[in-house]
Amino acid sequence: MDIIKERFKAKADAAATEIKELLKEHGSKKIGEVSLSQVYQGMRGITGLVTETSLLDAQEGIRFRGYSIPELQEKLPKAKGGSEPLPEALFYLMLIGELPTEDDANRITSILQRRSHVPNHVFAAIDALPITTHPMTMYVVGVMALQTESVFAKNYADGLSKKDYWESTFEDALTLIARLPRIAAYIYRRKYKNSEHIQPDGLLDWSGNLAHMMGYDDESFYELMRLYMTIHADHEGGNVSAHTTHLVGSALSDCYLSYAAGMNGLAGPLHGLANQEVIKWIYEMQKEIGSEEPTAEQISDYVQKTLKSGKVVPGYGHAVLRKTDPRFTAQMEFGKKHMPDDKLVNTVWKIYDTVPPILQSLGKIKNPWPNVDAHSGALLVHYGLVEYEFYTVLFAVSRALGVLASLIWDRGLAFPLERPKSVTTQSVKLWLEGKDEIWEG
Ligand code: AMX
Repeated sequence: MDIIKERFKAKADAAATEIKELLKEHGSKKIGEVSLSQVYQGMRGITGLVTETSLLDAQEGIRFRGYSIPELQEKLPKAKGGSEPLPEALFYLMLIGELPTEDDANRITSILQRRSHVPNHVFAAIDALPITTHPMTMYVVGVMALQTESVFAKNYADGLSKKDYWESTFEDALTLIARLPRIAAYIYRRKYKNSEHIQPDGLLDWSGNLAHMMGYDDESFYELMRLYMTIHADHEGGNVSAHTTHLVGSALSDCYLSYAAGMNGLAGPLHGLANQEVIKWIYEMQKEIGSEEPTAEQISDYVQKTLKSGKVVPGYGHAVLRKTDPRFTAQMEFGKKHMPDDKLVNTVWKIYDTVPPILQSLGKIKNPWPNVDAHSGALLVHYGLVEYEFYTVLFAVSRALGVLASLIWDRGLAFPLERPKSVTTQSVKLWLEGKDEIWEG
């Protein structure tokens, strides 16, 4: 067995024993209460899931196995000559729970390189779609076409024992992660570059190869991809893409089915699609104002107009965060280092100065601060990646690292089928009148 798999198994077995003991002693302890408004309003704040890979703090932002983004930038292994972390190294951290050595990170990189070949029928499935199809639709179709490769599905059909679920899931997760950059780059070149495809470079790291196959062979773009693939990888378990992957996976759907389901959620404008919406919104503002460099006053007027027309300001607000997203800050730092005079990037910073007080003044928005999506597009545009409909695909490639590491853990801990209880408004009314019981399971 591969050494990383062995390490995971040892960690998962120890954690499973610990959880068993914990539940034996404290299983009936109440972790919180559920109010009727939470039931009707998106289950905000209800603790109902265990996700081992990362934890979100409303004030401080995301921590991956306890490490903040600046700490990851400092402590995770880097590509030769690079200063941003290798996302493969973050995958190791999320999976094993310990910082990888350079050797550990290289080991993951080389597993991913070896498994990166995408079978032709996947490209044929993507090619069957009209060229006007949204890149996220092409991407999910590509992932679904790749499901023919699932080791878990095959082994399960052959009669897999429960105790071995984790191992086939481990294999599927690594193979799927290895192939995603090729699928993403294929979609990009098909839709925007006349199907002039670029073969992978077997010597490059996972993100460097993604950049290379898309046609961006600039060392600082490689660095952006490494940062981008790191900061988008995970955001604990309750967000739509992570929760969906976990939920679908709880039915023992394999990694391909579960991840594709999660990415359909990422493709929604309140979640990952917000990154394309931000750039679209800025372009529309620039067009209306007639300038590439709107003033604070012009931005303020445009925000008011957006709000008056019943739309959200994309890239601002969050269901959990209550401060500026550290993923936004990390991208701002990257911008200051690599492109301090870029007009669009400077506009993003001016929007950051202008929008929060306006949103705050409305009184109803719980978080007026920018999230990850407020910044990402402007950095991509700087390098010529202007096709904003593609941006969510990059988010999706990165998100695979977190949700699939989590799915391996779900199997390692033998988590059961997820099945919360739902109610009807009629039953709620009867309960309020004292005519019905509190419902269970
Ligand atoms: N612009 C305008 N109105 C906003 C807003 C924004 N950026 N953010 C929240 N609001 C509104 C809500 O629509 C809601 O209005 P309503 O009461 O009239 O229905 C009210 O403020 C209260 O919402 P909330 O409790 O503060 O937020 P939420 O948890 O319901 O929603 C989110 C969170 C992200 C969906 C919301 O802030 C939003 O729509 N933001 C813009 C889209 C976006 O950037 N999404 C990306 C999030 C990060 C990610 O997943 N990648």
